[in-house]
Amino acid sequence: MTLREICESFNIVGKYRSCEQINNGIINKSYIVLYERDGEEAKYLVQCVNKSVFKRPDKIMKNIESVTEFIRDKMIKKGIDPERRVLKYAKTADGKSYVVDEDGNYWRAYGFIDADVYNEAEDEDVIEEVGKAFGEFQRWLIDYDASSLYVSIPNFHNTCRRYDAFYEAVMVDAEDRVDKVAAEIEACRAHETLACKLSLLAQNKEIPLHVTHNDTKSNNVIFDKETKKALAVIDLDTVMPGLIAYDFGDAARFICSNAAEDEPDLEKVTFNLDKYRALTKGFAGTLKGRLTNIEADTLSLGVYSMTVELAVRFLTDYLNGDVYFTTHYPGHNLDRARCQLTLAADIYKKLEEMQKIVREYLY
Ligand code: GN1
Ligand code: MG
Repeated sequence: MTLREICESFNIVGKYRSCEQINNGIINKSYIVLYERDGEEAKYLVQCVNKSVFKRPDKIMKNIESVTEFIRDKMIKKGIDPERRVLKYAKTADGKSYVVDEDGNYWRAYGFIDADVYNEAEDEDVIEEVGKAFGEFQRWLIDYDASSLYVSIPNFHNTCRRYDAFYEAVMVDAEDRVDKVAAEIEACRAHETLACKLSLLAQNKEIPLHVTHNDTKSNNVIFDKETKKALAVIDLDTVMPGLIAYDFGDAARFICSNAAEDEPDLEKVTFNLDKYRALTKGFAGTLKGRLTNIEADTLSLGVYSMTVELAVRFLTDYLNGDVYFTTHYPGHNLDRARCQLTLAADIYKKLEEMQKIVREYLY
């Protein structure tokens, strides 16, 4: 099937004009397709879903479809125009949100929203908006039955399971690397009890499951080019049942560090409380009064857990011979693990202060 034929399978009204491949992400292939409708341009983002990462794209599309429609309906009821606030997927004549080509690839299309994204966020107003966008995503979905969603990656944020995989990698020592990283292995062990607390609370059903985004990086929020306000959350492939603390924690881990995720100069790696305040103001401010006490009390713990968990995942991958994460040089995963361990140690020292900030905005 050509891209044009794929587009024609969706019920897009108007005349097909052109298409252009764009670079926005390393998982799925994306194209901007231009249509003409009533003398005006209409743009669509058409994507081919990566089938080696996502085994059941049909189920992922069902998740995305039902979550976005749930949000859209609520917005309409509240008199909010959903046009640029939530992704809208095109449908085929038989009502599906995907087309399967002759090679078994899954394609989808949604109305393109012309907007800005920030790969890194330094400006505190931007950080607050990122927090607000992910917080609002949670707020819209607070009464959505998360258990009805397909789990695209089982145990994704089950920190205890991540430790199991880590100990397995240490035991197997496939690349003879264990001796070299004895200090890092020990650091991971030292974090284990506290880092796993959140997963255990979830397992014992002491914290409610919600719909979580699971990739809460700043560049998954789109911004209005003029007002500089957040419009919507994108990249919904990993929408799954999870804890609100996972989304908040992963966002803070990524956005509030003073260094890149793989910074080799560990002196530079510290957790920035001003950025954290801005993120918390946006995120927690949006969810004020809507979380259970235990959820509220574990938000900063989520930041610590997500950081330790990623350190453990990077170190595991290093020990396994760099088979999961894409690396750009030998030892890249080790640098990433060291960086996240350094960040986690700093977060640990600041946990009390961080929870004080959460309380300020949540209660
Ligand atoms: C992976 O591919 P990307 O950058 O969206 C990983 C996340 C990690 C992140 C660390 C499905 O996300 O969990 O936080 O790398 N996603 C998956 O850079 O494993
Ligand atoms: Mg992603």
